[in-house]
Amino acid sequence: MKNSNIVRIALAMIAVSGVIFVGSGSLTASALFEQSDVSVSDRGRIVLERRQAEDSIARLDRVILENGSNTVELFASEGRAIEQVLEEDLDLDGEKELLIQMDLGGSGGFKEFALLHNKDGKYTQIWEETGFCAGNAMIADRDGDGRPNIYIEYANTEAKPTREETAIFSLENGEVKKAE
Ligand SMILES: [Ca+2]
Ligand SMILES: [Ca+2]
Repeated sequence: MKNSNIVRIALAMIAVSGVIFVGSGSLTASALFEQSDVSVSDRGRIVLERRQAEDSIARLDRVILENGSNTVELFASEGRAIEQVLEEDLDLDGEKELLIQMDLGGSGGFKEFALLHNKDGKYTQIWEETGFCAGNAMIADRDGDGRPNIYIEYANTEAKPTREETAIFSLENGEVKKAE
């Protein structure tokens, strides 16, 4: 696309929505910009930010921690669309982890999941799992042992006919383990 076209589209978007981004000294039109709170605590506000440039199909979503004028990026989706962020203390150490559910785009309906472990307020990605068709995550303690588990309900398309299945995970000693 020629620069003049980009400027024209940017100006049109400003006229229509009033939503603009100012970054690196240039204007970029945005097709999507939404922020929603995941949680608010004394550490700050965890926010899911969804965004997409007008001229791109890739989503540039992220999870940020805002505290006053300080913003820390906890996770960037790198093209994937973040569908939901679940916050729960999975290893019972008093700090809540973040489970991020993403749509990979495309026609397969595949989902990807990432877990950010929280240690004294510092978030580290320790797990990523992909290939769940139509997958949807929940956190619950269905076995009643006092420790929350991750449940991913998905369609097993390798089974004929396709079967609904649930993958169960737990976080122990800083590692995500799949229940057999
Ligand atoms: Ca924890
Ligand atoms: Ca449990």
